[in-house]
Amino acid sequence: MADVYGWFEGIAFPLAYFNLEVLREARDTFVVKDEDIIMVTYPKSGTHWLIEIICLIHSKGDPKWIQSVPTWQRSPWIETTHGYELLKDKEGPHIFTSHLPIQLFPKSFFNSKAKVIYGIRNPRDVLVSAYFFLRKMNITKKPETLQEHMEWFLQGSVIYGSWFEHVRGWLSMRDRENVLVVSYEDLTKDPRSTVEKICQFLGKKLKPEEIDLVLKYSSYQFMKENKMSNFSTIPDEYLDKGFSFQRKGVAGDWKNHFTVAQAEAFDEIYQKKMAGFPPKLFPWE
Ligand code: PPS
Repeated sequence: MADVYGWFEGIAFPLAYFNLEVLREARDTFVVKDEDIIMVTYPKSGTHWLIEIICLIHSKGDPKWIQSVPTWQRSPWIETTHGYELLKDKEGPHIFTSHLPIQLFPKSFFNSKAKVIYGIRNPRDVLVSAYFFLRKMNITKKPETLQEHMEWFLQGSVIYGSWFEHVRGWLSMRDRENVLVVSYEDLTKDPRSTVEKICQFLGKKLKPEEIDLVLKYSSYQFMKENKMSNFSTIPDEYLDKGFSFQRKGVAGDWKNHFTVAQAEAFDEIYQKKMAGFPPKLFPWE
């Protein structure tokens, strides 16, 4: 299994989608423009949902774009070999995506006015979502059990590294004018206000009926049926039968999967690793 991964700065990246030269080039030489819009998340935090919302805000609710171009082309992942190829010579402004921890992100961003939307989600739900995803994807070592995946997750021995370090790194940017933190939980609870908040951050004025369309076409059901947004465009060799990208789409599904002992063990580590954050920062607490 060792040859499935390449290691970059201590973090594992599956070689099916990444190469170390690209990771280095994306970090060191890619030029982020002031007008760029970037979705940054730890994997399984609602990335595709955010991309759909941003694309629909861009088109004022018109679904033509999201129904004709796959997610990974509309907003490529800068760190993947294919995504970087799409972005590197494109004039811009760019809309792009990244799961990179802050220390591996394109350095030029930090002196730019580009806007980052950082999406967060309850790490318990991230863990469960990733477990079911990795069980059906053929690009990484597959966890045998949820317990095994939980151990890897809590140690940070997973692709893109530790959730705790990712969130701590990116949240250190949360007071910047060009960074907006959006949670999966807020999107689930009050999608309209969250979409309005994103519009305001992006300086986009949409009419109420255009917001209605954004909400309609980015809904769970619509995305599940949209071939451009539901992983239908990913080659079969990477996916096992029965794969469904939009698996459940709810907040709190971890309660259906963690045992009491697992929940307690997770909490203990969570409390230690999250010490120092102000109260009420995370909607799941
Ligand atoms: S990835 O592969 O890391 O980019 O995955 P990511 O898109 O970050 O997260 C996948 C989870 O997001 C859920 N999802 C949605 N939830 C609600 N509404 C909409 N429209 C939506 N689209 C995707 C998806 O179902 C995954 O969560 P789980 O808990 O596995 O269902």
